[in-house]
Amino acid sequence: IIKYSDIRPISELYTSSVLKPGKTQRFKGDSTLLERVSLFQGDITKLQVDSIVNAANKSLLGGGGVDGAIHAAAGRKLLAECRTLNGCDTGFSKITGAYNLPSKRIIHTVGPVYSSPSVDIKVQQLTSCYQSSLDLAVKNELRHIAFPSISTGIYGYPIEDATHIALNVVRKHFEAESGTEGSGAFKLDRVIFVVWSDKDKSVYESLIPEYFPPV
Ligand code: AR6
Repeated sequence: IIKYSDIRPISELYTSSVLKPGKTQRFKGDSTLLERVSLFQGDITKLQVDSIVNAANKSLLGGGGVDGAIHAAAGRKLLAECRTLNGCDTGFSKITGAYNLPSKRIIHTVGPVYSSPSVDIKVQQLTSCYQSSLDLAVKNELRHIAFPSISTGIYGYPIEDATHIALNVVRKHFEAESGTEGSGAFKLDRVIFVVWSDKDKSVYESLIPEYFPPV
């Protein structure tokens, strides 16, 4: 089990020079955001955080990849709850309990299959996966949300394109939130990007500075 306190924010990756200022800077530097984003390499099922996201399919009844790992670790009661949900459309998300996992809740989202319709629709659907998952975390007052790299495994979405979408949606979520300052609205403490392979980790390390530049 990996405790929340052991998942370090990206501010520390700048301090240790793992992250370096990018050539392109798409947003302005904001020191508070560097404490609210993490990059973690490893098994998402081990994280003791308020919510983890599952890269599911429309049936919500399990499968391979991270979905298989989550169902295997959470146990049969997760499948039983999922059976009551009547599936989920591509680009949408639904929330369940986490059963035998150390996290509190699971947010199941259905990413696009890359070989499907037009580029525009795929971008819109993957964007919506991240957005709808963030919305569910806020609505349920979950302080942390850990995302795997949705659609980039079995569903074949190129990792660079998908990572730009993931980082852009999360940065825009934080931008929109700062417009509601003082309203008492619930705010997430941390968004954790979880990568499995070294290649995916290096893609995140090279693109994070474009969206969350150092101050
Ligand atoms: N922890 C973190 N990341 C993981 C783990 C894990 N335990 N296992 C795999 N990954 P994929 P998709 C990474 O294929 O492309 C299922 O059958 C993996 O290396 O899990 O959205 C569903 O039921 C990759 O980077 O999801 C659907 O049918 C990322 O998670 C379909 O696959 C996502 O890969 C969904 O395909």
